[in-house]
Amino acid sequence: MGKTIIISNRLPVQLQISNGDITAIPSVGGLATGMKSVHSGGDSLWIGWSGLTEEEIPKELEPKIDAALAEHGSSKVKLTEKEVDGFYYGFSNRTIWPLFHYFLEYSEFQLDYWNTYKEVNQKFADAILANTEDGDTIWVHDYQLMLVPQMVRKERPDVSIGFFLHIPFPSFEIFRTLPWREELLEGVLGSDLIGFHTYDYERHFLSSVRRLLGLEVSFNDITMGDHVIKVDSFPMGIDYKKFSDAAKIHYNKSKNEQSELQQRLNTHQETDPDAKFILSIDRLDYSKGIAKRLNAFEYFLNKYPQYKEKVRLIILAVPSRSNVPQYQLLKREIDELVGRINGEFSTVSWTPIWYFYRSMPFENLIDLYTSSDIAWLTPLRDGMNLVAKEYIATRTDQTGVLILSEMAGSANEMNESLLVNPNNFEQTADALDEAINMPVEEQKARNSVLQKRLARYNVEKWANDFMTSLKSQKEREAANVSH
Ligand code: GDG
Repeated sequence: MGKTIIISNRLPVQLQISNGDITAIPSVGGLATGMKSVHSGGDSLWIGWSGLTEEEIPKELEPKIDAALAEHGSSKVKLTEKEVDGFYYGFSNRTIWPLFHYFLEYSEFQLDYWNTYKEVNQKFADAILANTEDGDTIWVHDYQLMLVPQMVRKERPDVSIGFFLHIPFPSFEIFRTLPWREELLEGVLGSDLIGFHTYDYERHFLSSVRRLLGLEVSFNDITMGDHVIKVDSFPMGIDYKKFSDAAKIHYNKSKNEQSELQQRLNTHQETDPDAKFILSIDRLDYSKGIAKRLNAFEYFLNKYPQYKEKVRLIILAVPSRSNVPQYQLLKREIDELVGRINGEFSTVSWTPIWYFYRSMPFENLIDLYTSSDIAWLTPLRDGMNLVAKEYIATRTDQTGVLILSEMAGSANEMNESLLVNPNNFEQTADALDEAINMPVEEQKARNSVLQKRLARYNVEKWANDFMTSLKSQKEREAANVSH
């Protein structure tokens, strides 16, 4: 058995440089947590970008940085500022991201972005190749690295390669507009196993492979010469225990142990026990539908004026990709909408929207989840949406209502929530009304089913299922070749 090499755009650690000292702090994100069972002990290596460009890393500190990363089983790919611009802010986030989220009008088809994407993918592939030994298993993550599997396969046909896409794979009619569509498909097809969050994304991918490359597709196997590639869906879960345990600790806190945010939330709930908190948490991204949600909230307040001074929408919009113009425009639009709606509806004792544009520490995230009567998560497109799952995991008394977009991958596994089309304001306003009035017994009945499912198919199970499936696919291929 060889080792496992995990590869993603960003490493699961954050580097901090101060006064010549380097600290590598493990990230707490979903992927880093989920891979714990795969990336632990001395038998795995995680390769990725450190988040600092070559220009930002003083030459003399490099050995220290490498040593700090090595302590976390990580190794960095060096990227210049120009490479980050073309590869990350360019092709990844101005071409693939909008296209795959059905924002065709935002997708930029620029040859220089594409060329940098290819060069940087080759850098990642080279970093893998330099560390690969016989019998190793390689797991490539996400849309920034779609060419890597083929680049590695070319040099090392023997190793096991898995690829997982964290965002949607769009329908053929959308995907076909990309000038480099065949190259991208061929890149991914260097894998033995290709995983998606949902069966729909898997079907879209297979349809593009069949129609653009003319390859033989049988059920979920693709045949390319004597290489058979398996395509399957693996809906990503969360670290359920981490969220439910944090919520339990939260409920047992005495007043002076509570955060300032929690104390503020409590004060409001004590002043008016009938008042409802509605929570919205996303990265500030056009795919998340925050602006549309604000418009729908305005529609709701007009349609159901009885809830004025009763409901409060808490919006946490986490800064993201602020170098990309679309994100700057969206930020302005949201600022204006919040200002306009608050200006229109506020009274001396009530502000309808509390808006936070920042990232919050985990503890505050738990404060928000546990204090909100309703989570309102209505992306226009979302590969999965883990926030929806996290909200349910923190509802340890099983109260709370989740209003979720049909366009989120997680909707497939969360039928017991109130599913809405985010473009339908009438339906959304009615769902808010239903959520506000939902009897506690019904909330509990829905959430207990959801919680059981989420606790069972957690992120560790997701990672293990993917690795097991990759192993058996490799064995299947080996058996076929020897016959
Ligand atoms: C991509 C796909 C897919 C959020 N705000 C704060 C904070 N968060 C954490 C949440 C959650 C994560 O960030 C967000 O995950 P999502 O799944 O909701 O969304 P993306 O970031 O767009 O992720 C998505 C995912 O990949 C996995 O495959 O589900 O569809 O787009 O874990 O808790 N964490 C802290 N402070 C915050 O302010 N600490």
